[in-house]
Amino acid sequence: MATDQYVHPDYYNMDDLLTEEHKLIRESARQWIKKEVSPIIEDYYERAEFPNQVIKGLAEIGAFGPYIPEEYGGPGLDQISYGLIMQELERCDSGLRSTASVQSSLVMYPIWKYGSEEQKKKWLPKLASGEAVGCFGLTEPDHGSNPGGMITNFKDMGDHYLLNGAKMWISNAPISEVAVVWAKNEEGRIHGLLVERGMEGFSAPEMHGKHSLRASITGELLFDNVKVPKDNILPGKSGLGAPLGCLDSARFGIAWGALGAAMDCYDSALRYSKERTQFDVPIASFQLTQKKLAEMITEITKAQLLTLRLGQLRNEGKATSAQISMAKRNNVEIALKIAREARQIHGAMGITNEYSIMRHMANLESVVTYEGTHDIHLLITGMDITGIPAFKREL
Ligand code: TGC
Ligand code: FAD
Repeated sequence: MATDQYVHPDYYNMDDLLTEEHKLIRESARQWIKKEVSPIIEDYYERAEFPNQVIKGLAEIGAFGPYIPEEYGGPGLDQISYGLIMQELERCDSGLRSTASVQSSLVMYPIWKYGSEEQKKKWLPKLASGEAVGCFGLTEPDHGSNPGGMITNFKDMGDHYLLNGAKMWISNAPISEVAVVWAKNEEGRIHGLLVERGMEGFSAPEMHGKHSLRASITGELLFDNVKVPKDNILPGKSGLGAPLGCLDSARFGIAWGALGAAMDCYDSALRYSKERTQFDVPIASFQLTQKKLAEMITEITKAQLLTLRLGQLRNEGKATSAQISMAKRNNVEIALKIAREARQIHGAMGITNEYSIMRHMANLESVVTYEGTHDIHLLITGMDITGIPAFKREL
């Protein structure tokens, strides 16, 4: 395993716009990753396993619910700190970031925003400390981009709810103590339910065979007449806007994260191009290599500006869902392109596990699809600027 030599690119002195606290938070995440995760990540990725031993460290660097207030066990940081932590994690591996962003934005966020006081006190401190892991069940076998069509449902049985249905492609599902599950009531209204490990009729089998995000564990959520206590419904918000509100927070983290993967690919390609010689000169001296590197740093710099501005807007409570969609879509797209170009600069070495490039490239194929596909985010921008939704067609 090669030493992690990562130095983050900062062509426009973006660090001048960060506070000392931001830089400290980022540095502690970076140092922990270099010491504890970089040396093992390739191995876990190859074995398609999540390294459970990093959960405690993730909690210690504040990666679980960075913006959750201290009264509920979180570090109470701002949105830019959240973004910076996600960026460092995905710089190492998208699966590491996935685990943290699901826990933060898709489990802690809905409990914090829509949960009862008892639910917050019961779950948030445990999730912040890593004592419990959670997952978020929205996608179903027949309802991915169109979650509003979901068929998972619950009936009011008087003293409890009876839950039936199935979710798939659920990050962290097999290792979760609690699942935030979105299901329709008898009137067809979507609600969030907290389904706990061990409830009769509930199982979370692992899904196998992924060529992407191999260091993150993915599973199904199966509900066969699960009796869910009435206290486990999230009382604060219902309707499709409730899960979509959580996605805003997660997509924001992904925008920062994907940029981290892009920066790692660029950093590696720049270093390699100065070390590797062909025709007796470093390959960095060829104009075609310089074109690739120059275009990479240009796209990274544009994305850094977009992302930091989005962080400022989110800190002020002003970021719109459509602005978040634009950043998620743009940053994943440029990260994928940069990974492919960086792979070429590394020549044959680029396909090996000596470098992180091919792993990033494969991971980003999940990231471009989950949390809203590339095309769904384009249509969100289209709807925002024209006022006309183009998601649904009559045939
Ligand atoms: P539509 O009629 O447009 O909206 C329904 C209601 O929701 C409101 N809304 C939002 N609210 C908050 N945040 C948002 N981003 C929102 N977008 C819409 C909307 O105002 C409306 O409210 P109301 O009060 O009028 O009812 O809904 P639609 O059925 O037409 O669908 C729109 C569409 C396609 C954009 C949406 O369904 C969508 O985003 N689809 C993509 C699905 C998706 O992203 N799934 C992600 C699953 S989780 C995941 O992938 C985790 S990966 C984890 C990891 O490992 O990192
Ligand atoms: P589909 O919706 O079937 O889309 C297939 C293709 O059709 C795409 O190219 C799409 O852009 C296109 N398409 C669909 N509708 C339209 C339209 N209206 N206009 C134009 N094109 C359209 N989900 C969760 O709930 N929780 C999780 O934790 C989670 N983790 C995941 C982890 C991984 C590794 C992966 C790969 C997925 C995960 N997902 C999770 C699911 C993810 O959110 C869905 O895969 C995603 O929303 C897309 O749904 P789909 O795969 O069913 O694709």
